[in-house]
Amino acid sequence: MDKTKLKEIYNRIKAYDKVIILPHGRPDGDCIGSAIGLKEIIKTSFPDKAVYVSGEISEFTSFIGTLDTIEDETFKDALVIAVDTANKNRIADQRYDQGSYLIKIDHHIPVDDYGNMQYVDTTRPAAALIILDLFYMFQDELSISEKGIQALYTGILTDTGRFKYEGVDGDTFRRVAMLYDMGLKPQKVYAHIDTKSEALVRFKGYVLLNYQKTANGLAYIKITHELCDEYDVSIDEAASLVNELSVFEDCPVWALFAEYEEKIVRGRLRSKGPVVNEVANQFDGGGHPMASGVNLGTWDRADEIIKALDQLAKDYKSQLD
Ligand SMILES: [Mn+2]
Repeated sequence: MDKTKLKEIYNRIKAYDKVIILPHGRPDGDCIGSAIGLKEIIKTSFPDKAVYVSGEISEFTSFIGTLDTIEDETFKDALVIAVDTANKNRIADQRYDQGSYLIKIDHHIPVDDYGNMQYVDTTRPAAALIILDLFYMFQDELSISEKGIQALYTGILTDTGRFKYEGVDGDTFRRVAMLYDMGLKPQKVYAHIDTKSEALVRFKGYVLLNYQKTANGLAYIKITHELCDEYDVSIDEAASLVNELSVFEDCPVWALFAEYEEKIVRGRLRSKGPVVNEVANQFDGGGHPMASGVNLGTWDRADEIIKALDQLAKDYKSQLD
């Protein structure tokens, strides 16, 4: 936690009448959760300020809060804050540079050093925790609504795999304790993230019957467009099932490959030991040591990364022996 920089962010927010918060494209619980959470903190604490969240909507994140549609001129004289986004191309609203000052708040390993100011804390397992660090530091001056509390909790919960992933520490729970003290209703969040459509449940059945395992300990599944059509699930819903493959004792690495629009193949890589983001970097991707994403383009390229991940699992196992 960098107190000097958090104070600078706080002062910037105080100084501007208008704040625009930008999550990344293909939104997840953390980018929308931190954006809505920050919006609710600013709105509740400074009712005279105009605050917007602009980005992409998705079915999964819609329960967290709605986004705002803003005109180009709204960016004039605005403070713009991009959350949870390592590279500027990934910011969903590409007008990020149209404001008067741009702050990047993120917890990923930096890809681009964009913005007039960057607050990057890779020790935090969710961007929502950085928003809570800011709230914690200025708690005497700030307030937050119930919606904001639920949003930040959703961000933390989804990005930590419910407190299971690396990076979760005492501070994670201290910040979450603060949310409970302020009236968090966790059941309301679980009611949304624990349910799946029947179509997706059936598709989960497909995944569990059709995954593959390599000799050295990679479990993976390939998902085509046609398959999603057949099961009536979206690609994003299908890709959300990656952690169904986390359960094998002999597979420290698992991956899900899916064909997005225009047959572009992307992969989600997960691990419980071997560092996967170094492999991800070689395949036009990146992320965290135990959870990364890659842009592969073609199925041939997917076969290449399957080989690389199999080798990674092999090297890891030989280190353990
Ligand atoms: Mn995140």
